[in-house]
Amino acid sequence: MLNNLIAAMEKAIQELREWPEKTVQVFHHNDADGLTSGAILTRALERQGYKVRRFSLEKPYPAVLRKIYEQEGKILIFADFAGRIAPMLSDLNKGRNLTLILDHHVAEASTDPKVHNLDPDLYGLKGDRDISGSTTCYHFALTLDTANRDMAHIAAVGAVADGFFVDGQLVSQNREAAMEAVQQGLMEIRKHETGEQYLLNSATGQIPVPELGDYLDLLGGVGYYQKGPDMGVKVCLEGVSPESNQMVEELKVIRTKIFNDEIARLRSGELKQEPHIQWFHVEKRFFPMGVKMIGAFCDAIKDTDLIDPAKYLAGFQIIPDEIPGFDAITFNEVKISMRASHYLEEEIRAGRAMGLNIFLPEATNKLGGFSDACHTLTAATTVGIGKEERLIEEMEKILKGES
Ligand SMILES: [Mn+2]
Repeated sequence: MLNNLIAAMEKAIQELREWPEKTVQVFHHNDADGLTSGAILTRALERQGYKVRRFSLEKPYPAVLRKIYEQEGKILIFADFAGRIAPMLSDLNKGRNLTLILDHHVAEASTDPKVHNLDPDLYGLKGDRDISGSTTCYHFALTLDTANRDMAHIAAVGAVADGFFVDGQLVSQNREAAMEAVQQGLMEIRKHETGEQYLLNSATGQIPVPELGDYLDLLGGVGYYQKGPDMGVKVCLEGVSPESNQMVEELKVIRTKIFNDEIARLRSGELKQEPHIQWFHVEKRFFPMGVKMIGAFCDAIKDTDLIDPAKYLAGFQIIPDEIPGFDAITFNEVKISMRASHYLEEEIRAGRAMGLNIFLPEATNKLGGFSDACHTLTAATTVGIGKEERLIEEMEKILKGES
């Protein structure tokens, strides 16, 4: 359990200290859990005298990973993702770089001794209950130096934002981090009938932690191509500021405008109707927002009068050939996000309609695409640009029972 994970962290840290390189590259997710993870690692490693180069990624795209692994002799840390693709990182690495994975999603064991998969899922902890990415990074930081205990509140913010509660409250390692922050006077936990409320004590007063989570998600997601993740990490380490507030307000304005323009297009007949699916394509119109926003947009419209509640909703967005901090990368790919209306959700839950996780990955595979985030009610995959209509056709065939 936790002891075994800490022992594995100690072993990885010993190798880290023996490694000649003194710069660490940290790759972390751009949501609130990923930003808090990146913040904790940056401060903990800097305290050890390392120079940290931080990169925020929306996903560990294979094209990006190939680029990262062109390097040799480096120290590479992945946070809040990559647990499941440890075998792929092992194949890319071939013993050339010291790689640490600090994720909490369902994981697979590494096959390269220089790739340390420190995902708690491999040690009997549940990433969707006990321990977030941020709390995993917090334990890594504590293993480096117990002085990093002063970042317990940052771990708790990531855990609350990821939203894994049992009976309305954090449990296991996540809860311990929150309790530590309470002891340090940095957080307050208020009990109420349906669980607990978490508040961060800041210089400007108390902030409900879920609100701060939304704030960070907005910086990382809407602001992805405009240095939002950098500001998010700064907020984790130094608190909110007039500067971060202004950025959040500006990003909200951008999101509202882009969403409203798109809704107007859909109203003017841009929403395409198939027997089981209704779909649209925003091309590059969501830039400079991150590609997570196509899913957020589907969520925003799925229960409005624009949408036929009996049909699945699909939106396409071109993935920009750009990752902040990297040279140009050619993806030539489009992301599809799918959602179900409230009515269709009930049908799926009752077993009268097919879950998105059944037909979207199957159709995506037929076109040689990449699936990594498919659940019954929300799903997203990527396929090559130009294959959008064929993807819809393949899904329609499955839904009609023709394949
Ligand atoms: Mn997470």
